[in-house]
Amino acid sequence: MITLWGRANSINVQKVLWTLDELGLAFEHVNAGGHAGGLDDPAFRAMNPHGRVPVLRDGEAALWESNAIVRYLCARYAPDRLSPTEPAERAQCDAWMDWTATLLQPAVMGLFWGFYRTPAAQRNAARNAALARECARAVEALDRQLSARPFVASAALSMADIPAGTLMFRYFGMEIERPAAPAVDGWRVRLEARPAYRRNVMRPFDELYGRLAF
Ligand SMILES: N[C@@H](CCC(=O)N[C@@H](CS)C(=O)NCC(=O)O)C(=O)O
Repeated sequence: MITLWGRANSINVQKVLWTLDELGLAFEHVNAGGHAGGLDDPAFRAMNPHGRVPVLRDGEAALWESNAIVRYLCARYAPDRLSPTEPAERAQCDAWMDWTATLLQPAVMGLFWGFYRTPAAQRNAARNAALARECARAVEALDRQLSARPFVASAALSMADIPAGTLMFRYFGMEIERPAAPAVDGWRVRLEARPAYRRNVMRPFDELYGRLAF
């Protein structure tokens, strides 16, 4: 039995919701974090000492960190489909997931917080401009990668598409200047054709506009 804790408008929870849906797995979804709270409950802290969502329980295993959960689900339930078992192919997926976690996500979510979630009067324009440049450099790198293949690490969807693809819905949903990225645009169309992406990632996030609370 799989249980997922986390509010559905969280970018990190959406990665896991998309993965579970893509794999057709049945699970119980417990709303947690944001208005729902619950992150300081001792039972929740026992599963994630950092008190953040998402948390996933699968049998006896309690897992946290969204990308680790995506990797776990793909390796356990979709080996050779979303999670390559050939070590060099697996390393390609890991490389793009690690790049997303350390470069793309800090840039996109830094801008999302600094621009979209910060009330206009409190924004730091210089900091946001620097973050927008970091985003543009990262998206151009992704564009070069995607100009040679239809998905991030291979010819078919893999776990490497999930964190980056989730972030792109936020990035392209902000009223900001962006670089031309035709290969990224084509990939986004391919993602948007997937029901699991539409259901879990393409959700309105305007309730987060100007909200710094959580
Ligand atoms: N690196 C962690 C980040 C976890 C995180 O910061 N989660 C946010 C939501 S995106 C959270 O728990 N915020 C508190 C809240 O929602 O109340 C991951 O990828 O899972």
